[in-house]
Amino acid sequence: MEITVKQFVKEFKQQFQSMYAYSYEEGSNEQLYNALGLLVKNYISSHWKETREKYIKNSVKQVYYFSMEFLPGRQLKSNAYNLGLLDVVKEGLSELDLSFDQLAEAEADPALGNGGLGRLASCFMDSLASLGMAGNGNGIRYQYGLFRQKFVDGYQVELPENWLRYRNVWETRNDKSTCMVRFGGNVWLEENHQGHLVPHYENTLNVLAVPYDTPMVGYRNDTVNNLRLWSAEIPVEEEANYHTIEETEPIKEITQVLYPDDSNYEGRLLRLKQEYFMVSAGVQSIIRHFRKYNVPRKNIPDKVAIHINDTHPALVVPELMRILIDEEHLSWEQAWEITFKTCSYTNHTILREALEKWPIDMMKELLPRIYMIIEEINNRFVENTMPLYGERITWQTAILQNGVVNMAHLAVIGSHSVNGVAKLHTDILMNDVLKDFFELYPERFNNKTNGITQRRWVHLANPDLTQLIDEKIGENWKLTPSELKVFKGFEKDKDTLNKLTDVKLKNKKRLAAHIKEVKGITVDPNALFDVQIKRLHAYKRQHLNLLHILHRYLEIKENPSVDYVPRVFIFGAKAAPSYHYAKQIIKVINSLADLVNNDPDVGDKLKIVFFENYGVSLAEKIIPAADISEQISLASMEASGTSNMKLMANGALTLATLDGANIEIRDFVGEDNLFVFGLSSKEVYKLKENQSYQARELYESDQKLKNVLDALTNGTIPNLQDEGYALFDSLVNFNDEYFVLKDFASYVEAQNKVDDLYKDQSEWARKSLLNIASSAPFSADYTIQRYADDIWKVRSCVEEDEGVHLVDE
Ligand code: H53
Repeated sequence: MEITVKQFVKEFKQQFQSMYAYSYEEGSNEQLYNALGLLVKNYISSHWKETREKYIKNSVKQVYYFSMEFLPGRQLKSNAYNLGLLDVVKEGLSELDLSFDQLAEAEADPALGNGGLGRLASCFMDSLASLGMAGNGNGIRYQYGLFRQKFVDGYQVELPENWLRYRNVWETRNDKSTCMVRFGGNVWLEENHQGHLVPHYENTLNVLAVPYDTPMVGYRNDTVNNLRLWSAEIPVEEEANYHTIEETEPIKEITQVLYPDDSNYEGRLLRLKQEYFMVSAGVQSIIRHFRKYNVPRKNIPDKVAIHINDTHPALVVPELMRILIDEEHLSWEQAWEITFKTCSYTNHTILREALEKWPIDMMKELLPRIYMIIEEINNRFVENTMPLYGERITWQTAILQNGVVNMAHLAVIGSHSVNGVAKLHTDILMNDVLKDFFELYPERFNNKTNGITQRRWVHLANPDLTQLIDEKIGENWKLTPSELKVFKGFEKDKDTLNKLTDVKLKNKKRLAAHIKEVKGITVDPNALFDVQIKRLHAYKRQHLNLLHILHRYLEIKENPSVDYVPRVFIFGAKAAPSYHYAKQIIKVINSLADLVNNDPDVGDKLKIVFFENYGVSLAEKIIPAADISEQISLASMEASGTSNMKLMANGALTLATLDGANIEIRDFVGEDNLFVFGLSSKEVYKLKENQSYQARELYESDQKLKNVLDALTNGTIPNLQDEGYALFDSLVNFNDEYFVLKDFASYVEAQNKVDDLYKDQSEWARKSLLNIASSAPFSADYTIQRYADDIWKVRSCVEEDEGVHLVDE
C-alpha cells in the first residue's frame, strides 16, 4: 500500500482530533492506540470491500471455518505489516515523538480461545488471506475471553478478562446481517398445501445473532477476508416482553464467556447453547447469500466448504439439513448429498473426555427440531450400515448411543473428509480412536499436519533473526517459505553462526529485562533458557519437567560444585479452573521456584520463572529467546502441538518425546539436531494393554527418583499444603497414568546431553541454524494449501506474482 510518512502523520493527527477533540500530544496510550488502529482499519477497508466484491463477481468457492475458538493475538502490528505499512507508521509516529511499540502494547490481546486449537484457527485465517483464498472465519464474540491468570501465594487465581473494555477498533458491527436463532419450545410437523412437511414452533426462546466482522489482512496481496464473530442479543421486536434485567440473562449469557477448558469437555447446557448459536447463525448467513444471488441450491458444494474445527461445531450437519429441508424444501436425499459434500471435519484430540457427548434429553429439550434430524440421520446410518457391516460395527459407530449424542460420530458421518493434525495422530485415529469408521469410510481419512504463520511468529516476533536471514539468503523466503532451506548452506559459516548467537543473546537480554520487570527475578542472559509454554495438563507433563528441576536442585545441594550449565527454566501455562490436579502442579512449581531462586547455594545454576497469564502476546516475547523447547507429552497424547513449530522456527532445539508433530520435526531436521527421549507410542500402547506398569517398583528401585519423589512430601519444598502429597500419590500410589516415572531416567539423560552440547556454543548455533532452516514445512501456508487442494477444493484468487507464492515444499 502506497502511503507516505507525511500523509500518514497528517491523517493520524486528524484521526486523533476527530475522535477525542484535543491534540494527540495530550492523548493516553490507549487513546493513541485507538486512533492509530482506526486509521489502519480505514486503510484496510477499501481492500476489504474490493475483496468481497471480487469473490461475489467471480462467484468463487468460499471456505467457512467454523470454530468455537480463535486466538488472533494483537492485530495492529500484524495488520500494518501485512499491508506493507509498518515502517511508514513507525517512522511517522517517531516524527511525532511517539513510540509505536508503546502504543502497540495498549492493544488488548483477545483471548477468545484456550490454546492450540484457537491459535491454529487464527494462523489459518492469516494463511487463507495471504494465499488469496476466499476464507471466512465463523465464531463467537465472547464478551469475556479466557480468564486472566494471577498467582496468589503460588496458587492460580482466575480474574475476568474484559477485553472489550476500551472498545475493539478492528470489529464492525453489522446490523444488516443479523439472524434469529431459536431454542427450546415445542415443534411439530404439518403438511402444507404443496404437500411439504413443515415444522411449526411454539414457545421458543428467540435470540438475535448479531455479527461483528473483523478484517483478516493478507500479506502484501490486497486480499482482506472476514472473521465473523456472533453476539447474542434480545430481538428488538421482543424487547417489551422482558421486564427485568434478570429476565434478559438467559440470552446475554450465551455469548458472555469462553469455556475455559482445553480439551476437557464440560457437559453444560450453556456450552451446547453456545455451539448451536454459533452454528445456526453461521449456516443461516451462508444460505442467505445463496438466496440473495439466486444460486441453485444443488450448487452449494461447488461454492461453499464448511469446516468443522473439532466436534464443537458438529451441529452444522443437522442445521444445514434443517434449513435445506424445512426452508428450502429439498428432499432428505438432496439435502444429505449437499450437506455431506459441503462439510469436512478435523479431529484435534484423542482424549476420551474431550470427545463431546451430549445427553439425548438435553438435546431434545434445547433443540427439538435438530434432535429429530439427528435421529433420522442416525436411523438411516444404522439401516445402511447394519446389512453391510453387522451389529458390532454399526452400534459402535452410531450417533445415538446409551442415552447420548456422540458428536464425533455425527461429524464423521456428515463429512466427506476427516483429518487428524499430525501423521502419528491421524494413524491413531485410523487404528484406534476412529478405527471402525476407518473400516466404513477409508477414503474419507487423511492427514493434515498443523502449521504456523511465520509472519507473526518469526518476521514480527523476531525481527533481528529475520534481518539476519534476509542478509544471508535474501527476502524470497518471506513469500516462498521453502526458500528457507537455503539457509542450511550457512551451517559452517562462522560469521553467520556468530551473528545467530548474538541475535539469540539479544533476545534473551530483552526477555531477561521483562522477567526482572514482571517477576522481580534476576536471570543471567548467558544461561540456557529452557522453555515449556502450553496449557497445563497432566498429559503434557509439566510435572516431569518439575521432577527434573527438583533432581538438579538436590544434586546441587549435595554437591555445590556439580557441573551443571546455568539454566533458566521458563514456564507459561494456565490450568482449567476446575482442573484441581493441574492447579496443584502450578503451586508446586511456584513453591519450588521460591526455594530455588532464593537459595545462595544455587546461584545462577538454576532459576525458575513461571509467567502469569500466558497467552499470544507473552509467547511472542518468550519464543525468540528460547534455547530449549520442551515437548515432553506422553507419546500418543498430544495430537500435534504447535509451540514446537514456533520454537523451532526461532532456533530453539527441541527436547521431545516422539509424539504429535515432534516426529515430523525430527524427520525434517534430522535425529542429530534435537534431543529425543522416552517411550514411543507403540510402547505406551503395549504397556497400557498388558497392564504391566508398576510405578511403585520404579520408585522403590531407583534411588535418585526416590529422593526426588520424597522431596515432594518431606518438607524440602516450603509453603505447600497437600499439593506435594497429591503429586506423590498420583505418581506412586495411583500408578502414574502418564508414565512420568517411566520416562524420568531417559529425560534426565537427555537433559544432561543438552548441557554438554550447550558448552560448545558454535556447535549449538549450528544446530540452531539447521532447525530454523528446516522449519519451512511447518508454514501454515503449506498446510492451508493442502486443505485447499485435498479437502476444500478452493484456489487462490490473486495473480501468481502477488503475495505468497508456494512453488514447492
Ligand atoms: O489442538 C492443537 C493441537 C494440540 C491439541 C489442541 C486442542 C485444543 O487446544 C483444544 C481442544 C482439542 O481437542 C485439541 O491439544 O495437540 O496442536 C491444534 O490442532
